[in-house]
Amino acid sequence: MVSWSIKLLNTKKIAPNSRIPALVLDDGQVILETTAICRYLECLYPEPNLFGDNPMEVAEIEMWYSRVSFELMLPLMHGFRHTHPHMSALENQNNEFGLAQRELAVKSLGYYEEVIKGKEFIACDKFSYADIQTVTSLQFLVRLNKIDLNNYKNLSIYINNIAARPSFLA
Ligand SMILES: N[C@@H](CCC(=O)N[C@@H](CS)C(=O)NCC(=O)O)C(=O)O
Repeated sequence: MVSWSIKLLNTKKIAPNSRIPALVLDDGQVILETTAICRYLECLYPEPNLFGDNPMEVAEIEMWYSRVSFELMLPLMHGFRHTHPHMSALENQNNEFGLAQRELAVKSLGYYEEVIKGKEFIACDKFSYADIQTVTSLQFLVRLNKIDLNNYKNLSIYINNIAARPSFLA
C-alpha cells in the first residue's frame, strides 16, 4: 500500500508557482495541479471511478471537463481576478478584460442552463470528475462574480442534487 498525505501548503519550495493544491508524498515527491493529483489518487484507488471506466466514458468525461474549464471556469476566474481589489496582489489586473470575461461567463451560463436541463450529471450517467469541475465553477466562482444562480433554474437543480451527496463539502 502506497502511503501519502495531503497538505495545503503554499510555499515556493513545494510549489514554485505558489499555487494550491500540492500533494507531498512521504518520500518527498511533489505533485502539483488538481487533475494530476486526482489522476494519481484514482490510479491508486480506481473505485469509485471518477475519470471513466471505458474508452467512451473517458472521452466524454474529459470532453466535458475541458469544455467547462474553458467555457465557464476560466471566464469566471478572470472575471473575478481582474476586477476585484483583493486580487490586485496576485494578478496584473486589466479591468476591461475582467468585465468582458464576466460577460462571456454569463453567456456561457445561459448555454449550460440548456445543456444541463433534465440531466443529473454533466457527463455520462454517473458522477464524475467533470461534475466536480462544473459544480466548483458554479458554486464558488459564480458567487465571487456576484452572479445570482437562482436565475438559472436547471443549473440550480443540478447543483442542489450534487450538493446533497454525502461527500460534498460546501
Ligand atoms: N491549475 C491549477 C490552479 C491552481 C490555482 O490557481 N489555485 C489557486 C487557489 S484555487 C491559487 O493557489 N492561487 C494563488 C495565486 O494565484 O497566486 C490547479 O488546478 O491546481
